[in-house]
Amino acid sequence: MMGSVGKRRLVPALKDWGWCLGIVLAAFAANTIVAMPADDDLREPRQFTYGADGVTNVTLTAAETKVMVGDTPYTSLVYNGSYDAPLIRSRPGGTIRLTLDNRMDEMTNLHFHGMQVSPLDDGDSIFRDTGPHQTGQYVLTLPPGHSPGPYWYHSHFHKGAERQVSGGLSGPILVDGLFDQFPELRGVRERNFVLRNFQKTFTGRLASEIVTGSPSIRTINGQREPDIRIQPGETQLWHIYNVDANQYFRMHLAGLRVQVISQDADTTVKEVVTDEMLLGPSARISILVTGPAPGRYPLTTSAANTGPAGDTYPAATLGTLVSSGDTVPTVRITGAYPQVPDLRRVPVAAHRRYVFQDAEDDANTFYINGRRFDPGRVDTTVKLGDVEEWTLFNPSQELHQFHIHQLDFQVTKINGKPVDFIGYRDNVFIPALGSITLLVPFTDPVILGKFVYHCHIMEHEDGGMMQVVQVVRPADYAQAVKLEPLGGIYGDNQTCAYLRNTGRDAIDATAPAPARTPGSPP
Ligand SMILES: [Cu+2]
Repeated sequence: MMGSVGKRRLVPALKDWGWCLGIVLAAFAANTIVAMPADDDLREPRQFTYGADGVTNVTLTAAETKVMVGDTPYTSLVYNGSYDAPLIRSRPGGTIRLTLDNRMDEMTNLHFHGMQVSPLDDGDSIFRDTGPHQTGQYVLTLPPGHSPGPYWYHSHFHKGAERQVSGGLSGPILVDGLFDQFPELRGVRERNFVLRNFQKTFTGRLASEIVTGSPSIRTINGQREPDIRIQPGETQLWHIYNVDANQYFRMHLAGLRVQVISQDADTTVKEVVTDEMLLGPSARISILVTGPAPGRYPLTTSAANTGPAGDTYPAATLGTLVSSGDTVPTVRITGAYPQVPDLRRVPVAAHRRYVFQDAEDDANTFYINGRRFDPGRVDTTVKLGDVEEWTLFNPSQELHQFHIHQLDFQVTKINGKPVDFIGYRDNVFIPALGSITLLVPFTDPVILGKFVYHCHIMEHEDGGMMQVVQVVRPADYAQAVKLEPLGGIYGDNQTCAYLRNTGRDAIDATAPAPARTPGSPP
């Protein structure tokens, strides 16, 4: 639930008038947004890319900054001085070396959503934070079999993630390689669409939260209602990223049908054509768009609500597809789709049940199996090499958005009904009063370590709907389970000596990295 002032929210609000004012004014201002002139043509995000050695060097400077959204000045927490965060480009087998320069007066950290990289040491660990006016270092080594497509980075700082991401502390990552999977697409125009939801407060400063149900400004690459140019018949490849904290986008392109070739940077195993693109918080898709007859075609997001106890998002126009010029030949996929194992054919090592539940008496408290997040406790221990079946139940009157770090899963059932296999995912919503069944492959040795699964509606994540999983070598399983209440075998920061004798040595740097085949044992 969002947009309502829950019990816990009201108490600090009474102690802190500035904070209280922020919410009231956000609600007020949300209804007084003045029309702004539209931006021009859609621009590509600025980007950090890699050299011949495959290394992408990145510095993200997080600071309170006055930025422009459309023609509206706004003071927020953003990276590198812009509401439109830079794109980080990499490739399978590449390396991202990143410095997080925190010039804010508050803690922050980073998560690299969806990436199949190590959670250990200076990798993708959300258990490491960077203090105010400190720097943090991250080195991500992408296996040669890393799946290509759109990913994203964002603050995962517990209890501050919703606010920091809403303010702008999130941005896109693109892993090249889709053209290797579909060589016939080489030469088509590739574009990035980074979606955000902006709500201006009366003070012109970062709001504590978005007031759902009230008008807000949806931007693409920081632009408001840009024109997206195409020629009739032209094929373009669009990577669409939802980097907002809580927002659901239910997108339509004036009834035109598009081909989805990747969901959450997992290439589809067959042709998927649709006229609706639903992107929950954290979701990404890659689509092929064909230029229609000359004319203007609105790209819209329809009204959406997440259930009786949930949030309501009004419809909005995101931009306009402008088709003009000479008709050019359409490019189609003619070759085979890359295949990944259908995990329904793989033996299941364990069955687990997780209940994602709202607290009955507090709008800001959320549970998984009756417990709130505790970074010092491990909730689930898994043996490396196992494929597990997880059934996620949602007894709440609003949906929840499941995500697990470090790996992808296969959705097999929604509300108990089998679903078609079109490829893996890294997030999926659990319907209100419903369930989702997943097959989760803990098979890639790169995931050894400790990471989290959670609801990706960040208000819920900050409210406790998150748990810790440790993936260990089978020989360490009994010991790891014993250590669950103490934070597991990987310790606080995942760099302890014990770890080096249990996890990291399983990754043989001289051996060829494993292909991304979750069905095969490591
Ligand atoms: Cu949730």
